[in-house]
Amino acid sequence: MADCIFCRIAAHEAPATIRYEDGDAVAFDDLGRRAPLHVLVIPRRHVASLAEADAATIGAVGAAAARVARDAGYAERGYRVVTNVGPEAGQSVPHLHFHVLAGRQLGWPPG
Ligand code: DGP
Repeated sequence: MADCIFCRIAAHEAPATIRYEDGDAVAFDDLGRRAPLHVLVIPRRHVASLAEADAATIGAVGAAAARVARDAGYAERGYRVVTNVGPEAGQSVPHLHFHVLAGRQLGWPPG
């Protein structure tokens, strides 16, 4: 989608610090970092949110999220993967993204 910032990042048309990419998923640092590691993992193909994603897309994004956390050294310490769906959850970019957060003690439940 031409006017989607995450589509533009996936296409390397907008700047981002990309940590991992494959044919299905792209992982890049979140601009508003909330933890020492804060990466967004998205599908290349535009999907508005988890609510509209098929199982293959969710699998590709989930596997990429685990890989990013492992490659950053957080497999043992632990990390959180979260996706916001819709306005009440605070979704601000309507392109499916998994937040991968690690590197500090993460509170529960999230705010
Ligand atoms: P959410 O609120 O769950 O929709 O998270 C959207 C996240 O996307 C938020 O943490 C900030 C981040 N973000 C928004 N625009 C950009 C951008 O242009 N580049 C990067 N790297 N992150 C962005």
